[in-house]
Amino acid sequence: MGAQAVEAGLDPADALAAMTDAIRVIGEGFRVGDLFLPDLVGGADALTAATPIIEEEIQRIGAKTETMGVVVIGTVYGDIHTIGKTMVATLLQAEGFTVHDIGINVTADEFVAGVRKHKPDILAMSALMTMTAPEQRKVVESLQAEGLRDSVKIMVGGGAITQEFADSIGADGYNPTAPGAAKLARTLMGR
Ligand code: B12
Repeated sequence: MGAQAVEAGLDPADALAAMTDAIRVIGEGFRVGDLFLPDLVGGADALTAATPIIEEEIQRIGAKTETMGVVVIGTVYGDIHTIGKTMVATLLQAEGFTVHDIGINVTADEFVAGVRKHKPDILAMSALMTMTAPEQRKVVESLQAEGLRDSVKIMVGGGAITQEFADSIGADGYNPTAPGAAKLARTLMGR
């Protein structure tokens, strides 16, 4: 899918947006019973495989030399959804950020360790489920407890997150889309 999009000369940002729409349609089909688990898992696998190819294309055509800043990104503990987080990481890289993707199912302690290790300008967290959204609050509190909260800007997103929730946990920013996340990161850097 990714290679075909590149060969067809599609704008990679449009390709990512189309992939987002596609998995949401598949998810809705699964929810109402028109599609089945293999459809959902197959769709998710196709997107996970396509993303690095599109990422490469974004870097090929956009290659920015200036470093905008450092970002640590991950999906919170208890949550294995990876697609949106990876898209955000991809577009942040395209925007010129150095991105350390610390993966999925990341505990608060692991986020704190990631901040200590990479000393990012921005910590970005994704959560797709109402049950895992509170983990973002836990990470903010852990950073506070470790005296690291003021060393980093925090941005949050993922299907389960709203602006209201982001405000309630004291995050510095929220955006519902991956291109919006990249713009938000620039703004947080004062650019
Ligand atoms: C694909 C999918 C899966 C795949 C995941 C594959 C993978 N490798 O990621 C599989 C099948 C494994 C899966 C499993 C489960 N899933 Co699921 N899944 C989905 C589905 C259909 C799509 C998610 C997705 O990839 N969306 C596309 C991406 C691009 O969107 P996104 O992640 O929201 O990201 C965008 C923005 O939010 C934003 N963004 C994302 N991160 C960040 C971060 C920052 C900082 C910023 C600024 C922005 C930002 O940018 C992205 C691009 O625009 C959704 C339905 C939906 N409508 O979202 C359900 C959904 C998220 N899943 C759900 C559930 C319940 C589960 C399971 C518990 C199911 C089960 N009973 O086993 C398990 C969870 C296991 C776990 N512990 O995590 C529920 C969550 C309900 C809730 N609100 O709590 C949903 C909403 C389905 C539903 N309607 O019930 N799932």
